[in-house]
Parts: sequence; C-alpha cells; structure tokens
Amino acid sequence: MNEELSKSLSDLNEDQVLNLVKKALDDGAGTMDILSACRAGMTQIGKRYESGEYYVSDLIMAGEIFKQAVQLLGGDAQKNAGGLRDKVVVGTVKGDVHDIGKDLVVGMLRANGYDVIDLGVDVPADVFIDTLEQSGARILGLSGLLTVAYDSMKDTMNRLTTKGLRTSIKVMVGGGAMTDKVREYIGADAMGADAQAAVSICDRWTTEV
Ligand code: B12
Repeated sequence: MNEELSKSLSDLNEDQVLNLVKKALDDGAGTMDILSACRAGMTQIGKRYESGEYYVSDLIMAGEIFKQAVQLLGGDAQKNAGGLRDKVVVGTVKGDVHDIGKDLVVGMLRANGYDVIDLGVDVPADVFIDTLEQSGARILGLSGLLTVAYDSMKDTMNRLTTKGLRTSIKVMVGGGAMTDKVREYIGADAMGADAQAAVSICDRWTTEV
C-alpha cells in the first residue's frame, strides 16, 4: 500500500491518493505509517520539480493533496504532519505582502516534517526576533519580492546581531528575484530559489548540528 500511495501522490493523482488513504484506514493501517508514505510522495515531488519535470503549479497541487490526506488522517497525524522535526520561523518581511511563494515554502517544509511558525506578511524585524526567542527556533526563513524587502531583511539581520542571536540562528532568504549577491548584501547564510530549496537548506542545517 505504502508504495502505491507514495506513487499516486507523486503522480498528483488526487482521487487515488484519497481513496488509498481511506482504504488504508479501513484496513487498520497506522496513521503514522500512512503519513510517512505521503511524505515519501512529497519527497519524490520535490525531486521531480528539481529535475524540471514539475512546475510551481504542480507543487501547489501536491501541497493541496497532502493537506487533504492529512485531514483524513486526523488527530495525531495532523499534529505530527509538521511537528516531527526542528522549528522554523518563516514570514514575508516588512513592507511586502506577497505570500504565494512564502506559503509554498511553509507547505513544503511542513510536508517534510518541520514545525513551521508562519508569521504571515509585512512582518517587522522585532516580531521575528521575539518569535525566535520565545519559540527557541534556530532557523529563520525570510521571504520578499519587492526591492524594498531587501532592506527589511537586512534590518532583521542587524537586529539579530544587536540581540546577540546572530551566531545561534541560521537565516535563509528567498522570493522573486533574489540572488546570491543580494543574499550577501543582506548577510544571510543561504538563499533558496524555490520551496524545495528551502527544504534542502533546512535538511542540511539540521543534520550538520
Ligand atoms: C502576484 C503578485 C502580486 C499580488 C500578491 C498576491 C499575494 N497574495 O502574494 C499583489 C497584486 C497583491 C501584488 C502587489 C504588489 N506588487 Co506584485 N507581483 C505579483 C507577481 C505577479 C507574482 C508573484 C508570485 O506570487 N510569484 C509566484 C511565487 C510562487 O514565486 P515566489 O514568490 O518567487 O516564490 C518562490 C521562490 O522565490 C521561493 N521563495 C519565496 N520565498 C522564499 C523564502 C525562502 C526562505 C526561500 C528559501 C525560498 C523562497 O519559493 C517560492 C516557490 O517556488 C510578481 C511578478 C513575478 N513574475 O514575480 C509581481 C511583483 C513581485 N510585484 C511587484 C510590485 C511592484 C507590486 C506592488 C508594489 C504593485 C503596486 N504598485 O501596488 C504591490 C506591492 C504590495 C506590497 N506592499 O507588497 C513587482 C516587484 C518589483 C520590485 N523589484 O520591487 C513584481 C516583480 C512585478 C513587476 N515586474 O513589476 N503583487
């Protein structure tokens, strides 16, 4: 069942995924096993996106199917769908309200087990800092598509330094026309071109520690 479920998710076959999840539940399969088959499907989707076979629209659809599958699983699975791994604080920075890409990043991170605290859009530096301090998260993801967002990102980095948090928090940036030169200007640790890159960066950082 697991392989068939992973494959139908990675093929974006919504009806089949939902039917297989229902059948597995009827047959008494454990919700965590079903969840992990869904995750394996999401990993495949990430690979197919990286290889150019899938587009952003496919990632959006995969995220929607995954969400519905998790809803069918209910209870523990819903809690664990994004809570098995490290905490990541994510938001679109002050002055910017673009959130389509940020939501994709949040969705992919959650589908890969990260416990994401999504602060939404137009987020001031202080809110990022307070959330990091209160949650104990050690990864921050800043999204922004406007040129003015770069200064908000830099401002957030400066606050991290002032608060003495710079060395304990890893920061990734992304959105729209982000480049490595801009990342350097901001002073972030990594930049990601897409939602799958955000997952790869977090995977790298969480296995390094
Ligand atoms: C949709 C859109 C809007 C919508 C936003 C709706 C929403 N809910 O997000 C609305 C209409 C509200 C809007 C408003 C504005 N917009 Co607009 N908008 C766009 C548009 C067409 C698409 C953006 C988008 O969603 N792309 C799809 C997503 C999936 O891509 P993405 O965001 O880049 O995210 C991916 C990656 O970048 C990455 N990623 C994203 N975040 C992160 C974070 C991390 C940590 C990592 C690792 C990766 C990562 O992963 C994502 C998934 O692959 C772009 C043009 C374009 N082609 O990009 C203009 C664009 C971004 N907008 C622009 C402008 C100017 C504006 C306005 C100022 C217009 C105005 N005069 O009012 C306002 C700004 C409002 C504000 N204060 O933010 C300009 C920005 C120019 C600039 N360099 O400053 C653009 C480039 C259009 C243009 N060519 O002029 N906009």
